[in-house]
Amino acid sequence: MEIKDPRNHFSKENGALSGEKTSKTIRKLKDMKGFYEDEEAFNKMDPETVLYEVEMHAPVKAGTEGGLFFGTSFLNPGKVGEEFFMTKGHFHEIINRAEYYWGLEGEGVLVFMDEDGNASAEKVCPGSLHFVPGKIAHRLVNTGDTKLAVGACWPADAGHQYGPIAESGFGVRIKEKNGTIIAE
Ligand code: PAN
Ligand code: ZN
Repeated sequence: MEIKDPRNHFSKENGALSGEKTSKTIRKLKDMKGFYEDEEAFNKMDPETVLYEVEMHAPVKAGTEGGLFFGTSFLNPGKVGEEFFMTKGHFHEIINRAEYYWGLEGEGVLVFMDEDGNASAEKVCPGSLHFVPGKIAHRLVNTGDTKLAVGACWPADAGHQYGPIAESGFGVRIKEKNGTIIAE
């Protein structure tokens, strides 16, 4: 029997993915209209500003029951007004699907919200491990001044539900005020 060479690679430093069946999604400022509180600050910024990139390894088709997806999110440092750059955030389409996140590089916050709108948050740093239970919306925020890299693994049939977050947000925003990181 032949012992195969691994076809896919995962950087030990920042989780960058390469090899077969990997793809990349880029999210720019213009993709996040309505997500930030300070619309005036938002409108003054370059809409082409890259906020984050997600590299993903998809060994099965989206929707495959029992399959898994593996990804690394890279969030750039920066703010819109007082609010730190963040991901859109979502519930899973099949809402009970859970997920793991783990910190690789940089400093951030993972914000959670249940279906009743109750929010909570955890600090993310290299080596931190976060279990995202089913039925919990999740959003990453870069609170540092360097790139935030965070790994994730989630069920291939989970899907993403962005609508409720686009409409009502997380009930809490991660900001910098007088040099302090706050959730309000
Ligand atoms: C992650 C997220 C990734 C980007 O892979 O999809 O961090 O965030 P948004 O999808 O909210 O833009 C994940 O949670 N997958 O389920
Ligand atoms: Zn998710």
